This record gives sequence, structure tokens and C-alpha cells, in this order.
Amino acid sequence: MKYRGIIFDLDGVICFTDKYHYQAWKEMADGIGVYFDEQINNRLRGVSRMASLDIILERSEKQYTQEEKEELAARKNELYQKLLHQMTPDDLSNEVKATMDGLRAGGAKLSIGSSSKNTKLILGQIGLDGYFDAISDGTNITRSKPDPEVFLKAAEYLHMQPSECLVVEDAAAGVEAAAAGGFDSAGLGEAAAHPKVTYKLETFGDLLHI
Ligand code: B16
Ligand code: MG
Repeated sequence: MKYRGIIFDLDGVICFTDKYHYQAWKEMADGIGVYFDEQINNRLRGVSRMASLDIILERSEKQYTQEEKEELAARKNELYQKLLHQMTPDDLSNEVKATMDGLRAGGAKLSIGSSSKNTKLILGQIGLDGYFDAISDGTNITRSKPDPEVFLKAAEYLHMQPSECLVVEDAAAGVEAAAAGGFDSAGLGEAAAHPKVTYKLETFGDLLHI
């Protein structure tokens, strides 16, 4: 591994909370009579909570005030957090854990770079409390991916330059953010097909061969 630092996205890379986001947004959208389906949910990957709500409300005839929108986002988050409490260390795959342990044994420092304000709750649920050398998440940024802020902060917390770090992402917005910040990136799923991605991963374990 030629990188001294590795910055992992959380949702879609370390663990999978898509189905919980979907259930919580669906319940909120049903409550206000707005159509929502899995295809719209796919557009929310890597996007911040308020930007996700704006995408969902594209289907609404009513105009919501900022205060009303904050209430809707809070309602969704309450439902989402209830679902997150169902997660256990079994939601962390052996492959992901063994790969991260291997990268660390090779000398790399590991950080999270996630848009989620629930990062610490999720890491606690899956048994990774205190595991990372740094955490940059939705609580320390003002601009969401595709803005590079979350990754630049992670590099800063690791005391490294972007050129020394590799970003691991599953979302197009995340690959854009990495490129905008001067980071190389490794992509899984939709991110592997992005024209700006540096390495296409088939599995998480492929990181050990970079
Ligand atoms: P929260 P990531 C992102 O996490 C999710 O992919 C995205 O769907 C979600 O809206 C966003 O976090 C904000 O999450 O509501 O928990 O603050 O992929 O950047 O780890
Ligand atoms: Mg993601």
C-alpha cells in the first residue's frame, strides 16, 4: 500500500444502512403523502440529510418552510436511529474487518470520512468504537459531498496531505469529492464506474492489493 492514510466512507463501504434510510424516509414521506420508492432512495447515497429531503420533496406539491423541513428531517432521523439500534457487530463483515486490520498492520493510519451525523452511533453498534485513528463526519462539516471538506478534514486529523491518502467510496458524489480535494480514490459499486475513480474495486479485500 503506497498510501500512508486511508479514508473510508461509512454507509455502503464499511456497513450497509441503505435499508434503514429507506424505511425511515418512506415512513416520513407516507406521512405527508409524497411518493417515494427505492429508485429515489438510490439518489440519496452519500448525500446529506437536508439535501436528501430536498430530493424527496421534488415530488411534493406543497412548498415547505425551512422550519417545516427541519421538522421532517428530525422525524426521519428519529425513525432512522430506532432502526440503527437493531445493528450489531454481526453487521460488520469479516472481510471488511480483516482487510482494515491488514492495512493497519502494513503501517497505514485509518480514518472515517462520512456525511452522516450518526457515524459514532453506527460505529458503536457494529463494534468499531475507538477503532479509527481519526473520524471526520457530518458533525464537523458545513458542506456535504461532492464538496471535499469531509475528506480534507480527515487528512488534517491524520496530519497528512491529500496526496498521501486514499479515499474509499461507494457513491459518485464521494468520488467527485475525493477528486476535488486532490485525493486518489478506490470505488466500490456505482463509484467503481465513475470516470474520476483511481482504482476500481470488485471487493473490499482488493484494497490489500493496491
Ligand atoms: P445522516 P456516507 C451518508 O453516509 C449516506 O450515504 C446518505 O444516504 C445519508 O443521507 C448521509 O450519510 C447523512 O446521514 O442522516 O445519518 O446524517 O455514505 O457519507 O457514509
Ligand atoms: Mg457511502
